[in-house]
Order: sequence, then structure tokens, then C-alpha cells
Amino acid sequence: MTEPARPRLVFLGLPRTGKSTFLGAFWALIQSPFEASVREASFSGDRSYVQRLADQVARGEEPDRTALDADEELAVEVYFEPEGPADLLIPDTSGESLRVLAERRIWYPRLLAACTDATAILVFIHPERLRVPQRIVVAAAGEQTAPGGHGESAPDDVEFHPGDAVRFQAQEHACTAAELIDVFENLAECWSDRRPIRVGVVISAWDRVGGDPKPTPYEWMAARLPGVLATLESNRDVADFEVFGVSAQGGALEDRDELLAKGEICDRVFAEDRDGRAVSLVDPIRWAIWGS
Ligand SMILES: Nc1nc2c(ncn2[C@@H]2O[C@H](COP(=O)(O)OP(=O)(O)O)[C@@H](O)[C@H]2O)c(=O)[nH]1
Ligand SMILES: [Mg+2]
Repeated sequence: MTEPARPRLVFLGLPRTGKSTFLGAFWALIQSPFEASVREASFSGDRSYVQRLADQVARGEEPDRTALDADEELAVEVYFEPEGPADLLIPDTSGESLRVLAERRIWYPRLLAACTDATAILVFIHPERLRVPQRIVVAAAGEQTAPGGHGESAPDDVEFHPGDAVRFQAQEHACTAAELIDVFENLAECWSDRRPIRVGVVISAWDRVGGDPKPTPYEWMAARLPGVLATLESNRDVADFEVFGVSAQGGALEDRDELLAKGEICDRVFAEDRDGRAVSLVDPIRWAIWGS
């Protein structure tokens, strides 16, 4: 019998980037008789956590927030067709622990342990949650409607002349690209003795990305996160890299009835490879384990 592969995957991403939803949908596909390419290879272990996530995704509900000190994980032997068995371990890491790394420069112990042992990392990015620079009128309108603001609409020609040194707080002002590049550099340190490792970028909520024509996942990264893409492209000796667009919910929760009318999870979810070709939602994990 083939020895199972022993992949150690880590889902990394800032808070609310779609990690738990993807884990729940992946578990639902493993359970589904309609998804022939993955199945459980052994029935041991406690699945209550991933089952709860899968149930929430199935019902079109928000997944529970993953607490900083949560130690929930998916630990199960899965059979992938045609590659074979994999003794899979995926902790559901909290996005807050990544913020602690990027914004406070502290490795949260559980995150460090998971990243040090990892054979591959999937980095989650929510396309509508990028922190990017704002135009002054938008920022000023935000300040005026914030508690303590004046509540008036912002004039079109706001000028920006800060009297004091410009205030900077990483938690509020660091852009997503800078945080992700910094995280990549920290990870590269962890892996200095075993390179290259696989790093897959998973753009979640891919149903929310529009455009005519709709960009491919690679084009989306090149347009929205060019610095992150350039960092990955120029560090192939550190990490093999792929990018996917995934919709692990299959649509927006605001249109819940419409979403549920599309059917079971396996009928709703979809994914694209870097060139926009339709692939299985399982493929980012398959690539992370086997590189194909
Ligand atoms: N439209 C859409 N929203 C999604 C999708 N996946 C996740 N979300 C939303 O993104 C938010 C964060 O998801 P969650 O899985 O809790 O992120 P986590 O904090 O990284 O675990 C939630 O509001 C989800 O409903 C998707 O495929 N499509
Ligand atoms: Mg979560």
C-alpha cells in the first residue's frame, strides 16, 4: 500500500479573508458523494469543528470568528484521486495572529509552530478587504462621520496640511501589500534550511470580482497587489508559487435565498487557476500537497 504523504498545510491570512469558509467547504466536499476526487481514508479523530464550519457554509451563515488562541484543526487522512492518500493536518489559524506578526512583530507561538512545520502555505486574500490609500475627500468624509466628527458631507476640494508629524499606526494604516510582503520575508527566515516551499495565493470571494472581461486571478494580482506578485515571482528559490481564485460560498450571503437555491455546497462553489480556467475547489490543496 502507498505510504500516505504527510503534508502540513497552513492557511494564512489577515482576519476575515475566507480561511474558515474555505476549510468548511473543503470538508463538505470530502464528505460529498458527488465530489469523486477526494474522500476520507480513515474515520478516526474529532471532526466536530470542521463539521460545524461545513454546516455553517451549507446554511449560508457566517463562520464563527477564529479566536487568537483557538487550536481547532482539520486532521484527517484523505484520499486524493489520482495522487493517493495524504495524512492531512490544517490548523485553522486566526487572522489576528498574522496581524500580531505584521503589526507588532511578534510570532504568536501557535502560528510559528505551524509555519515552521509547514510543507506548504495557502495565503488568503479577500478582494474587497484590501487596505489601500484613499483619496483625501473619502478620508475626510470618514473622519467627519466618525464619532466626534462634524457630520457634514466633505467638500470636493479638501486640502491636507497636517500640523504635526503624520501619525502612523500599523493597525490602522499599514497597507495589505506591505503586510503580506513582510509576512513573506518572515516566513522565508523560517524555511531557510528547506527551500523551496510551496506558497499558493488564494483570492477568496472570487464571486465578488467583476470586470468585463473579468481578470484572471494572476491578472487580478498584477493589478491589485503588484508588489506581492513581484516578491513571489522574484523569490522562486524560496517558494514555488501559484495563484487561485475561489468562491467557497458560491455567492454573497446578502442574497442568501438566491445562494441556497443554487443547491448543495458542491453545486455552488467554484474555483479558477491562475489563467482563469475552471478547476475544482480542491485544487489549491492538491497543488499545495503535490505541486500539480
Ligand atoms: N461572497 C463571498 N464571501 C465570502 C466567501 N468566502 C468567505 N466570504 C466572506 O468573507 C468573510 C470572512 O470569511 P471567514 O471564512 O470567516 O474568514 P477568516 O476570518 O479568514 O476565517 C465572511 O463574511 C464570509 O461570509 C465567498 O466565497 N464569497
Ligand atoms: Mg476564521
